[in-house]
Amino acid sequence: MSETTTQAAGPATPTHCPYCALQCGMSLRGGPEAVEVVERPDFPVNQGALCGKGRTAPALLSSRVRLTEPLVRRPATGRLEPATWEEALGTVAAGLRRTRTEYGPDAVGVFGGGGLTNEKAYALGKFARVVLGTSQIDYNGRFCMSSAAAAHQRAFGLDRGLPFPLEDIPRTGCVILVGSNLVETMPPALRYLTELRDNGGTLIVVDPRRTRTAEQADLHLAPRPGTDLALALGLLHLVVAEGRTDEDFIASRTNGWSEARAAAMAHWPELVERITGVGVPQLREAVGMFCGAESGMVLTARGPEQHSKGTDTVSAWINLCLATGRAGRPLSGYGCLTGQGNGQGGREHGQKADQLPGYRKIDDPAAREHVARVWGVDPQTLPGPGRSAYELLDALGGDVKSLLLMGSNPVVSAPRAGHVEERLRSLDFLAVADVVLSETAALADVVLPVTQWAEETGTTTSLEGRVLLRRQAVAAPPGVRSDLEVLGGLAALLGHEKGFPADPEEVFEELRRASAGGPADYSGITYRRIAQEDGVFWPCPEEGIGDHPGTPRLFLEQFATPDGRARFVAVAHRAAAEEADEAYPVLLTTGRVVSQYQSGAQTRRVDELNAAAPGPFVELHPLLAERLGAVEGEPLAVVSRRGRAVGPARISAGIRPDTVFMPFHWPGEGRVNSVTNPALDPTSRMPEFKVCAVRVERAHGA
Ligand SMILES: Nc1nc2c(c(=O)[nH]1)N[C@H]1C(S)=C(S)[C@@H](COP(=O)(O)OP(=O)(O)OC[C@H]3O[C@@H](n4cnc5c(=O)[nH]c(N)nc54)[C@H](O)[C@@H]3O)O[C@H]1N2
Ligand SMILES: Nc1nc2c(c(=O)[nH]1)N[C@H]1C(S)=C(S)[C@@H](COP(=O)(O)OP(=O)(O)OC[C@H]3O[C@@H](n4cnc5c(=O)[nH]c(N)nc54)[C@H](O)[C@@H]3O)O[C@H]1N2
Ligand code: SF4
Ligand SMILES: [Mo]
Repeated sequence: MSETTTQAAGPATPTHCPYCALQCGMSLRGGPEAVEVVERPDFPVNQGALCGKGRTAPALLSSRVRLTEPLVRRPATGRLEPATWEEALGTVAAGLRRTRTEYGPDAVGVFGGGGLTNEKAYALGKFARVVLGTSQIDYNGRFCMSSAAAAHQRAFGLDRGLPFPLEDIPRTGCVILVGSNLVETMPPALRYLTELRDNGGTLIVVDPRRTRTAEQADLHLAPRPGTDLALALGLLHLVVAEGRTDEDFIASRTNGWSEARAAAMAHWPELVERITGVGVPQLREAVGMFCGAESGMVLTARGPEQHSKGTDTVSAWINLCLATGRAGRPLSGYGCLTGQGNGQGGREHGQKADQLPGYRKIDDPAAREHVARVWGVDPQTLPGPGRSAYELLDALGGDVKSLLLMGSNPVVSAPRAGHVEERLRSLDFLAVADVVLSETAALADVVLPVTQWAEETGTTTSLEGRVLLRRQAVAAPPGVRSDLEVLGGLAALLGHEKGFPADPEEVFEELRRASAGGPADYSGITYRRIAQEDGVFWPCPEEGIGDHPGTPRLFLEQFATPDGRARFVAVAHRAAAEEADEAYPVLLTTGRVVSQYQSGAQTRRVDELNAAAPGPFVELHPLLAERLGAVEGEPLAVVSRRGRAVGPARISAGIRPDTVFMPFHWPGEGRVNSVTNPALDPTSRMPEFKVCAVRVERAHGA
């Protein structure tokens, strides 16, 4: 097996950002230690615009901050020390094999990431099922958009985050943006909201904080965290009461209205006001705006989704769209703003516990048959569904004894992170493939240094469902290998010489076949096509010689359910897993800031970003600050039943007085996930990152 040594390509290579799901186009020029970002105005989604993270991404290619040799923990010193690839891969293969021999295949776990390309996600899922024979695989996307994905499946029979391209947003009449701080999380996409308003459309933002995004809105609703379900039901109640339903649409395109209607009618506006803290006049104003326009969209992000009732909450927003005929029609619909670079593709090709490539279900006999044939194995040998991400992390050291982790940093990003860290430490064997020594990699027995976005080619599927080619633009430093090479090398050592090629295009060709006929059908997409076009929207089946054009807009004729009708789901409001009480009287919610990405493993290593966002903070209302006697900048401790996190006070009148906010990008004392609640949604298994009960204390000298 060879190191990745491909030479740098021509003067400026068009490619895409390593970070979020917007997958902004950019071009790169120059050599490995001095890569320059060049604007790429021809790519329609961002038209050349980049946020600070995208603009500074090449800083991480420098050998000063990244890993360039494998590390193995030496028994003599207990420390991670440099090793050859042969020794490192041999140690991983031996560690995984030992666990399997002693405890059986399901004692070996695999954890992936929504930042991995389609090829890597596919190879990782295949590696788990075919080489390790384990059912115990899941990934960080479970923490991201899984509630919206589950609600999409229930209502429409298919989960593609946005059923329409972003370019449709400025032409709709009204957008309700629920729990998305897009101005900080996808800055170049702000243009779509600005154009919407320039065209006479209206914007409603639902967020407990007056964020920079909420400042753009015509109407800002600020519900108590964890009450979006009641809010959406209250709006639907008013829609019915005011006679604003679209009866023709309901009759011709949907099922289940009478039950959903009855459930909504139990949520009186006055009751909803009491639960959410949003006044009845504001609820009425929102209904007037949404129903007064000819068309409308509801877009959700993590705010309403990361809850133990995230799936039902999204269902309630979808019900609102269906009842008003704002779905399955041009310029109308419900969409979820997916988060990670390959958050969409990463959930389609088999790194999810219950899934096979092409968004197939692992317990569907026909799906098993099809994929087993592509993989050249007996369908009987494929394991069944495994555990969800938090449940898997919680089982480490219990019946899961060894873990291979690729593309996530759960020590910082998992809920109840203190417990998760302890579980990781209790493993017999941990192997981590990463580009930097993340907080999780630092706990590993073996760390495998891998190539990065600009050093390798692969495909990602953006939040629009657009499959893109992210091209290699520079040579990788000697000493690192790609994730595909790592999986191929391990497979060979574990007795599978074939089936795990290092060439991404070869993997994609197999993925095409594995996805053919599935819900996320990529069989009509080739590297050649997406190199020439601005990406292709799935589903794109292979149709002989006349290429299928791809599907930018879904559901215009019918939904993807067996009878073609969308399904209402009758849902009722319920409380958060943990409500404020005397001992923990304040609600904590969490999220992001513009200059840091996720666990911060990458962006905390970029000087410019660190200068802009050096550490966490506790955002709180002046009234709460006054009650605590706290002043701007003084350290505050946020304490829950699970742990505590400290950060300087940031006093703002834009947040609800009953709520504090902390971003989650930092480890150590400022790690807010020490505090968060791992209560899971029963359907999506999403943890409750966005609400738990805390007390806030002044932390002098802490
Ligand atoms: N700068 C930056 N950009 C990113 C990322 C990053 O880490 N940093 N990560 C990417 C990824 S993976 C993702 S998933 C996306 C996430 O993108 P967003 O969902 O926009 O990000 P968050 O900040 O997690 O949450 C959005 C908003 O939800 C609000 N919120 C909190 N609780 C509630 C609630 O109960 N109800 C409602 N309605 N709102 C609530 C918060 O106040 C916050 O403003 O961003 C992507 N882009
Ligand atoms: N409190 C709170 N916690 C949250 C959230 C929240 O809103 N609040 N949001 C949740 C959400 S939406 C998400 S998506 C998760 C994300 O949280 P994480 O899963 O921790 O995401 P990242 O920090 O992006 O971790 C990716 C890791 O993989 C490495 N990496 C990057 N590219 C590659 C690659 O190609 N190959 C390999 N092998 N490694 C690579 C990076 O260096 C980094 O160490 O956090 C969740 N946690
Ligand atoms: S918005 Fe997202 S994709 Fe675009 S440059 Fe920023 S991080 Fe990269
Ligand atoms: Mo995410």
